[in-house]
Amino acid sequence: MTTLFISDLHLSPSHPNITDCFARFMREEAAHADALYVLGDLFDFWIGDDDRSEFANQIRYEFQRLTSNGVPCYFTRGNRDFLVGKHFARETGVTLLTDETAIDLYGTKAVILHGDTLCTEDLNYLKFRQTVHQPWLQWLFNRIPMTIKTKIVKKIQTDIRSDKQNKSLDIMDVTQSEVEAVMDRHQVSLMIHGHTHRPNIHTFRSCDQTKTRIVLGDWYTQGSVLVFNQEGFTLEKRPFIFS
Ligand code: LP5
Ligand code: MN
Repeated sequence: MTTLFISDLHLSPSHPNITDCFARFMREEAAHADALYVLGDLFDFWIGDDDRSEFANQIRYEFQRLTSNGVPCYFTRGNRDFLVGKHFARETGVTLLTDETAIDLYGTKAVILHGDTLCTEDLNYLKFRQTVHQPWLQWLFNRIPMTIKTKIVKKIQTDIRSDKQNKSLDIMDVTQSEVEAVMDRHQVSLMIHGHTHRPNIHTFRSCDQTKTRIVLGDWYTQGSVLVFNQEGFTLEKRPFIFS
C-alpha cells in the first residue's frame, strides 16, 4: 500500500486538462492508497467555502467520493488556498492540517508543509502572508458577497504581480537554515513540501545526520505525485490525456 502526496495543482475552470488528470488520479490511484496528503495550492485560488460554482462542486465531489470510500485525506493550506475552511473540510471529509505537521510514514517521521514559510528571504511575501492570515480579516472577507470578493481578489492579484516579477529566483527559493530549523524543531530527518515548483530530492548533512528534503512538482504540464511505501519513495509524473 502507498501514501500519496500532491501539491501545486492550481486547479481552475480555465484548465480542464489539469482537472481531468486530477479526477483520474483520485479515482484510479488515490482510491487504492492508505492516505492522500494535499500540501497546498490545490486551487489556483480558493475564494471561500461559499464558492458553489460547478467547478468547486466538482472538486468537492472528488474528495467526498474518496473519503467516503475510506481513504483518509489530509489538507495543508497553501498561499493560494489559505481560505479553505472548516465548511469545505466538513463537506468533503478531508482533515485540515496546521502549517507544519509531523507525521509517521511507515516508521519514518517526517514534517510536511506547503513550503511558502521556508522562503524567509521573501520579506514582501511574508508580510503579505501575515496580513491575509489575520483571523479578523478572513472573518470579514468570508462575509462579503462572492461577486465583490472576486473583484477584490482580481484587483490585489493585478496590483502585486509586478512585485513578484521583480524578485530573483533565489529569493523565491527556500532558505536552507530555515529548512534545518523546522526539521530540528520537529526532530525529523525528512521534510516534504511543495510551493517552489522545483521538484527534487535534496540530501544534506546537518547535526551529524543525513537529512532529506523532497520537493513536490506542480501540475502545469503533467501530474506530479510522491508515492511513499514501506520500501521507500519515488517522485513520479502522470501524463495529461488529451481527448
Ligand atoms: O503562488 P505564486 O508562486 O504565484 O506566488 C507566491 C506569492 N504570491 C501570493 C499571492 C497569491 O497568489 C494571490 C493572492 C490574492 C490575494 C487575495 C486576498 C484577498 C483578501 C483576503 C483577506 C483575508 O501568494 C508571491 C511569492 C511567491 O509565491 C514565491 O514564494 O513571492 O508573493 C508575492 O508576490 C506577494 C507580494 O510580494 C506582496 C506585495 C505586497 C503588496 C501589498 C498589498 C496589500 C494587500 C492587502 C491585502 C488585504
Ligand atoms: Mn504556493
